Amino acid sequence: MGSRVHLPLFETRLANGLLFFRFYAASIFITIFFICFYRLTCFPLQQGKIQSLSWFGMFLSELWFGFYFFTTVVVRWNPVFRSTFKSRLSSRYAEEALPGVDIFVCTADPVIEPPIMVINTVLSVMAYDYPSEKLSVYLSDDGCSDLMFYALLEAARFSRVWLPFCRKLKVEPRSPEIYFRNTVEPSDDSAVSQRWLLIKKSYEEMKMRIETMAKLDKIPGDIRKEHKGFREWHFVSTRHDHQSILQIIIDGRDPSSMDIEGKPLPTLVYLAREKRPHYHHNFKAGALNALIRVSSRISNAPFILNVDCDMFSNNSEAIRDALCFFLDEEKGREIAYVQYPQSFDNLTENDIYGNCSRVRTGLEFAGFDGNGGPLYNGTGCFHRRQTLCGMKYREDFKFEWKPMEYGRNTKQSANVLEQSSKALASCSFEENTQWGKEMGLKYGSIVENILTGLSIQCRGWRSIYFNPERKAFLGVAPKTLLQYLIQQKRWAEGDFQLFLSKYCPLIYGHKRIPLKLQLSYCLYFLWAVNCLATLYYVTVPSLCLVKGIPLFPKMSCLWVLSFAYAMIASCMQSLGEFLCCGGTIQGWLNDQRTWMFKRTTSYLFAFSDTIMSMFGFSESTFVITEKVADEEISQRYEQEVMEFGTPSVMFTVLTTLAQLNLFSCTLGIRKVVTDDVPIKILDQFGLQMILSSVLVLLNLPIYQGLFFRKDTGKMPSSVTYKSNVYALLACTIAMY
Ligand SMILES: *[C@@H]1O[C@H](CO)[C@@H](O)[C@H](O)[C@H]1NC(C)=O
Ligand SMILES: CC(=O)N[C@H]1CO[C@H](CO)[C@@H](O)[C@@H]1O
Repeated sequence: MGSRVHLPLFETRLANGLLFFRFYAASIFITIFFICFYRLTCFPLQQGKIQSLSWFGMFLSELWFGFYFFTTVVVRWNPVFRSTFKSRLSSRYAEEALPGVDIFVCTADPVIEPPIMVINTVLSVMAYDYPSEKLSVYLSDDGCSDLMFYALLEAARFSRVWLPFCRKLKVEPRSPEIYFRNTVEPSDDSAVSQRWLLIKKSYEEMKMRIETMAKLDKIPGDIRKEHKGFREWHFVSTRHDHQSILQIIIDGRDPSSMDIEGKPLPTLVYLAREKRPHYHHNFKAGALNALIRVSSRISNAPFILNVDCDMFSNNSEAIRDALCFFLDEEKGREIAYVQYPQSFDNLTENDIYGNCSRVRTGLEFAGFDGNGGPLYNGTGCFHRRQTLCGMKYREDFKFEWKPMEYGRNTKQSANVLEQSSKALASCSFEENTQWGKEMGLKYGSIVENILTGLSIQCRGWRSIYFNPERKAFLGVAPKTLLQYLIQQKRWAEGDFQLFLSKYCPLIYGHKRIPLKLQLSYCLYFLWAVNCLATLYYVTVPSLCLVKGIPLFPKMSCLWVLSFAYAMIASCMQSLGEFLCCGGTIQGWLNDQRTWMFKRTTSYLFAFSDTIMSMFGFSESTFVITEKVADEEISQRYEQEVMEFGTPSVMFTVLTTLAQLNLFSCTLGIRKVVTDDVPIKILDQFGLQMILSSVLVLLNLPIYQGLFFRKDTGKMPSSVTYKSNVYALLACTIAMY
């Protein structure tokens, strides 16, 4: 197996310009110190209660921003970037010697996640450039839908032509939908083109059949007869109350399951775990744990890839990349998981909602990696089976695998295997076991993935962040503002709940993971808390401008420099980072806008819901909308027009803030214009006026949605009325 002295299979590069960044960070800290000093020494004690209180609030907000800036610096202290040597991997290991990989795809609802999208993901991962007999793909269907099962049967049949086609033409990406959408039809008459057209046609026919079934909403009897699996649905009362359904659709060990060229196919398994009303099913974590157990009986591969059902593989070599980390002789043994970034297909050029979080995926995760390892994102992640099952890291850990373990040790037929593995997916299986606690994904959090990643790191393992130029997985990004804000709220809430629980990284991670990693986790775990200081900063200075209370130093006073420096430098920093991560200037503006939007809404509701639920009150609920958007919405998304449309309390908050700032900004300008000595007003309120004009600028799409748009995506009138009332009320109170 290759040479004695092993060349590394991957390489780590440090970031450029670290010294510059550290100087910059130091300069900001000094500025923050000056600002605090100013706030304390110039405290307006004699000026009445309101002014003192507002001033004190400013001071607290700035302290918070200072602290939060500190966590961003910790994350950026030492980012590392990884690259792999796949050719060394293939020269070291013959194809037969490579380890098996189990791939888990999770879906939960056939309406929100249409079967055709799900099977495109399944087909893209079945077609990995990797020995098929070592691949097993598992679909966990928490929606327990016979439609999804039918679609998977169709996918299995189509894979018999699709896989050879991919091999032959080196198709990329290997999701048929995306491939055929992005590739122009060949126009010549050659045999290859003929085949191309034939396969496209057969894909489209399959798609048509699946979509017809979806419209019918039931599977006709003659199709039901074609597979024994459909009989299981006779016993399903609802999707929340049914037995486990386990069907091995393609048995990779069976010599008769071949593609049309006589090559083996990957194993393909359908699982709907048992659900009963009086058992808690623990959402996706529960589904993944059932898959871990079931797969251990069927294929038991040492590595597990988990992807969401809307995330297709965009690079057929991603498995080999991941193995370069795990199989590296020197450093591989301490790696528990390799996380790929969550990237999106269908982003518009300027990414109106800042969906792709460029700086997070391009820089912050690399920073985590440098500090001990990225968090586990819940999708696009390769795990070592042992660590996912609770193994602790030991100095003498040595990874060994038997290349053909599976297939040799199970002589059972697929039927017997199905029967004997079913029990592993039953509701009661986990009772009195460590599943959900020490084994598998941890239960009890909305962001079970992050908690699981943290606990793996606390058991002594490290993780790797791998962000190749060509993205390995592409998902579907939210297409409306509300979807985006709700998603952010969920994450912020889950993270903040963890921060307040016994899993707070500063406590749980104490002495288990490096301090810098604990602090890095705080960057995300404290997202929600940002709402307080941000809300304060976008309301109080504007209201005080209305009332005529200065909150910043005079423009002619030297203290103003520290504020100006802090604001301009941090803007430059974020712009610089954004451009370095491949963004555009307009994209940066959009990113700043949604940054503010989510801080004043998503984080606000995340924060208040977390606190409320601690005291036993129920949470505010937001309806989660579908991943497929209607024609008009898609069109506006592609034209980068912000989508409001549905009434939501989130929009009421946003609109109220926007109106408030518009009002105070105009009032400020009027004051300057009508005053006898405009210079005096400018001097005293300069910074406040700049702040509220910047806010007005950021809110421009909201004014558009309020006043100028006629389409269905404009701000709903109920939101407009409410926010008008609130904004006027606030201003009136401020004035008198
Ligand atoms: C996805 O893969 C294709 C090649 O198949 C590549 O051209 C494209 O850049 C990839 N997308 C991303 C976002 O990396
Ligand atoms: C799923 C989805 O929204 N797909 C769209 C992606 O973008 C292309 C072209 O911009 C559209 O044709 C797809 O419908």
